[in-house]
Amino acid sequence: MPDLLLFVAPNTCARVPTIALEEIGVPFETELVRIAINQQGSPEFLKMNPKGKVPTLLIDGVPLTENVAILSWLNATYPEANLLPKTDNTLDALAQTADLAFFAGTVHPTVTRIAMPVKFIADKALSFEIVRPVGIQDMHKIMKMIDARLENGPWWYGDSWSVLDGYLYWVWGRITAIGYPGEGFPNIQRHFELSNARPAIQRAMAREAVNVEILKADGHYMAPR
Ligand SMILES: N[C@@H](CCC(=O)N[C@@H](CS)C(=O)NCC(=O)O)C(=O)O
Repeated sequence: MPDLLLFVAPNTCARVPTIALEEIGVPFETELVRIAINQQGSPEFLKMNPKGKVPTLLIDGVPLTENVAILSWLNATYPEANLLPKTDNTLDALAQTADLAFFAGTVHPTVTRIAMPVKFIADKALSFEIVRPVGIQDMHKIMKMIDARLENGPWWYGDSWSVLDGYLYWVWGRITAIGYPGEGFPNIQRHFELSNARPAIQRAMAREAVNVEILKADGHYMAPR
């Protein structure tokens, strides 16, 4: 059994592999990265992941980065956990990769425009005035599509839960925590409630809550706003 250490930070997309690992039920440790003091930019961290990002998964000491790769590795390594629907068809498998890439490459950057607009314009006031509203408009289009998809069943792939649902759970929780209006998306709201009832998600959130308390105690917690 590989030794697994996941580098995480509260409220970030590291929540997604944390959920996946809890769904698998394999032993793993997490290591808290203090984003507020740029630990992800420290020489030690950059030696492991030169991109300076969480999540990073150390597998027997070997780093794997990028949610798409981490989630795909977890699915391939623990097939019994059904993190993605089973298929022998190449096109179907690539469609699943496309779904992961959509979350990582389209949805996540839209979350960033809403949650961290200052990453796009140095002027903080302007970033909230200009970047965030445009991000919200783009997110509406994405959520409209996802809400329609969830007409076919409670989860991204219908009746069976997958890591795409963990991804959606993180996105929805992240944006609604800072005021994204969720009323127009009843299927996604139901998805969020169903997700909150999953024991693995509760365990992942409990792990995160411990890290929030650690950060609050040392003055490095960045509350979503
Ligand atoms: N493409 C990467 C994105 C990772 C990413 O942007 N992580 C953010 C947190 S959600 C981060 O580490 N931010 C710290 C920084 O940019 O300095 C993935 O999907 O894993």
